[in-house]
Amino acid sequence: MQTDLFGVAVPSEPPSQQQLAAQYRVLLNQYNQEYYELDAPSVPDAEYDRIFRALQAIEATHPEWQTPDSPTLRVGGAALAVFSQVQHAVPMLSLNNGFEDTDVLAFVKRTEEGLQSELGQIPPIEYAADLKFDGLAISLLYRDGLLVQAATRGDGSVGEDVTENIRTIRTIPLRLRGNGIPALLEVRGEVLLFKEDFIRLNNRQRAQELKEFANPRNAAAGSLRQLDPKITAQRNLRFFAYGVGQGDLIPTVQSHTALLGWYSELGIPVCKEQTVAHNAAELLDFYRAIEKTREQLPYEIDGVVYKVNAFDQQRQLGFVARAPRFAMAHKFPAQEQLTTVQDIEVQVGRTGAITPVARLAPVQVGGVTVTNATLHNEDEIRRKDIWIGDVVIVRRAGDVIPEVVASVPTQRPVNARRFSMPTVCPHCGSAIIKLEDEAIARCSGGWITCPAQRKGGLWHFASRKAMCIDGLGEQLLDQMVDKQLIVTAADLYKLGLVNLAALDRMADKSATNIVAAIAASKKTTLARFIYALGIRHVGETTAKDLARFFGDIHPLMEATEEQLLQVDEVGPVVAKSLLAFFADPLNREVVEQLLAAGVHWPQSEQTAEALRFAGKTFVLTGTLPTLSREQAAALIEQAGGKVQSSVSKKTTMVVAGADAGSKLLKAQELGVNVIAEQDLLTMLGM
Ligand code: 5U1
Repeated sequence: MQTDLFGVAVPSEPPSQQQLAAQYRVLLNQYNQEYYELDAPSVPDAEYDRIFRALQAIEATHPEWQTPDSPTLRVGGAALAVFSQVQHAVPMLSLNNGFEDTDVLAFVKRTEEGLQSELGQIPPIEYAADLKFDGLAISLLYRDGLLVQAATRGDGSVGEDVTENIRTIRTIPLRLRGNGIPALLEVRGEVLLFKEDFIRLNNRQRAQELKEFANPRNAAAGSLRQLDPKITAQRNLRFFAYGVGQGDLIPTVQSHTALLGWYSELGIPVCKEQTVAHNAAELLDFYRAIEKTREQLPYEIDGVVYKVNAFDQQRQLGFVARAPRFAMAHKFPAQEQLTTVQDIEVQVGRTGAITPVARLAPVQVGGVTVTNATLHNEDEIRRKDIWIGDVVIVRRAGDVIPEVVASVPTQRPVNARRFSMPTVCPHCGSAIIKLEDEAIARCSGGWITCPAQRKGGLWHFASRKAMCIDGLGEQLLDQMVDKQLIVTAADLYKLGLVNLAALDRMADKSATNIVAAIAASKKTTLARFIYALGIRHVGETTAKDLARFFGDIHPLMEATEEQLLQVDEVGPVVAKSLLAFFADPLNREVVEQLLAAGVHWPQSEQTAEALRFAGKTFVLTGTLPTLSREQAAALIEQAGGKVQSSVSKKTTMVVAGADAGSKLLKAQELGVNVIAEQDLLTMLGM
């Protein structure tokens, strides 16, 4: 409040509409920064929307007040008829690619040779290493700090003017911030779509019966090369800067890392996953560390980029053809390849779910030979228009089962044929049924009739996260079922050396080991036991919550729907599934037989409140010195804590070990407590 000459408060004038508009713009830019850069929004989305609409309303009555950096420009203006062309003042180059360690050694050797003095002396060389984003290269031109033009790479010399579309990307500043804003600056980098936004976009495409995008890169490209910027505005594209075209850099920016640091100060997004290295071994360390954590990144990358850090050394090295000599992309093995669908067969899971599987002409994807890929369900086959005989794009990411991303209908052979779902189960001949509201078809046989369901259920029972019976693999279990040694999980505990010896390729020692592993599995936890039963919709987390809530198996078996619904993670679908499972006398009989065989767990007298870590959430990252991830998670959960896979503001603590990557960075950014394994053990009194 203002004061008069005598220091008495004078009510200030309410702000004019024009002043209000200016205040709204400042607020919206602040909220944007909090949301996207700091990951710490101070207001709910609804408040952002309210102020946004208020600003829109003022600008609608006074279009002359709309500034060129107004956040309202981000919804996209009128659609274009065509994109106009933009001549790049400095060509947009591509990078030379390498795939092998030897390519990196050769790059370092070439660099050293290129920089050595006439006397043959090699100067100190620093390399900057960052990520190779799987997106679309873009140039952003700022004049006096204001975004005036954005263009695609095109052929490197001439690109397309996508300024209006780029303005809709909320992480790209419409006006640079801070001091020392250059008169001219051309920022180069990559536009990309985060994985979660890609999934959301494809869900929307599917709901609207529109064609889905094959991968986030295609989706980013399709979203940016839209004549209607309003469509781009809905896609939540992102941007990371990694280079500079024309412009005036400030004197302190003499290296790639200094450039990225300066960009950050100007409000231009840069990726934090970067390092400096001094030799090939350090570059390769970065490559391997990123390769390990790649799946956890929120966006797709297809490799890493190495650059000579100092600009004067970059200039000295210069260019060859259309790529700089001072940089290289070290690509990961491709995750997508073309192959043909030789056949489509169906697999029957432990719950009877029928999954069509494409039998593929063998193809190397990401360093592994792929011969099968899941097609999920019949609807998916229709949607992706996959025929037997088609050329398809197959994708393998991390450890997940390879999948067919899309077919290439233009290469469809004349003898290609459509897949139709069989009407009876190939394993037991029972009818295959599909409930109206389910995408999945199921074998109606049940585990008693259908050997495939039985095998699946037994395999799940013995698996690592369930009863963890070492050495009891899928093939061995299949044999046991086929030779009718076992029908239910309880039969496993009746097996002796004599029965096992009858199996193919079963040496005495292996049989002894398996009998010992089965016996050892009797000592378990209630959560593992519940999970091992293979009840539909009851995954590991739900099983843990059920165990914590009921404390023993019999109270769970007798629970009413009302009681079940009180458990975290249990909704009506899970509750119904549990009730149906325990209503079946055969299932109850198997549980009793397992208990009679000696399966047991520690009887817990601790209530949730008495537990040390009750209500606390932990994230594990990196390699811990003595504990495996599973062991650390088990200790935390025994103390009532929860283990989650990603870091958020709600995370209580991050337990970090060697080579911790993006999760550690995120924790540091969010101010989440980071502890070492020893701290965890101390807190647990160990
Ligand atoms: N991280 C990164 N990606 N990327 C792509 N840096 C980088 N540099 C590039 C390209 C095409 O070109 C430089 C010559 C600026």
